[in-house]
Amino acid sequence: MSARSAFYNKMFTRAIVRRPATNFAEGLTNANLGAPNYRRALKQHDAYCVALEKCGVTLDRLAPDPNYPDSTFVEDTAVLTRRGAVLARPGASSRAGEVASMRDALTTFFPSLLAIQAPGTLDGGDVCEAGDHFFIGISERTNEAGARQLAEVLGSFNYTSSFVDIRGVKGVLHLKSGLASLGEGRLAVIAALSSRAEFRDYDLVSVNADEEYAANCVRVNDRVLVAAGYPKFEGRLRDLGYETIALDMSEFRKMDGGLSCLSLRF
Ligand code: CIR
Repeated sequence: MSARSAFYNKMFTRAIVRRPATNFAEGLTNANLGAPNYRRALKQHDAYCVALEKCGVTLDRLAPDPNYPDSTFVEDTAVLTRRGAVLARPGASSRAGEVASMRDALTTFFPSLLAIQAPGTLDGGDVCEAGDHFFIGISERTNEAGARQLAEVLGSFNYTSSFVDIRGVKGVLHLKSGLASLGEGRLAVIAALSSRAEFRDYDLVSVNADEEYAANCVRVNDRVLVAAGYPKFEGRLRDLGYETIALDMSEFRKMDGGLSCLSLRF
């Protein structure tokens, strides 16, 4: 089945977000960009929420959770699809406890939640939905057991999936740090991943080496949220006809976070 035949334009009506807690700077990071400024992070998070609402999405705002400094990166705790949801099992031990409150938040919308089980680990940031197909990254956070469990669940929902091994791809924490689905069978992808066989049926929008952070963009209904400060990539999207909303992500970038990680959309 080709990527295109399976494609439908997914509409999101809701998203779950969680403002950063005061100890946000104590989260995990390898970015070496210095400590994030908390007030600026809150402002950036607020702007992100406004942008989601502008895209037509109703927000469920979870309370900040200082027990988990990385808990603003809600995307890593679950995989949400039209046909069902799966709780993740984060690969970083300091983040494992984030899943419990996400379970509570999701049960209203997904009464029969499935969950990745040990020894599997899986971060939602490693899962890229492209129509009826899912790319599952095998990374430092998501192991093969976790990827296989998710593939099985997705198969039971009638989705296809393929694995993309990103271990050893420099500067890419999660698959979606270097890959985004733009809809209509089109992917934004960094150079290190663009020749992977898994993507050969797609139109690829390549992201320049000096703008790699921008690859983690998010198509939300009629718009694409992009990180501000990456004019070549944003220009390419506009040339392709996308309406973009550029968002300052500087403080989240310092914590290895991108645009997609700040929400769970469904
Ligand atoms: C972490 O290392 O887990 C967080 N500091 C950043 C998570 C970013 N999430 C994502 O890319 N999906």
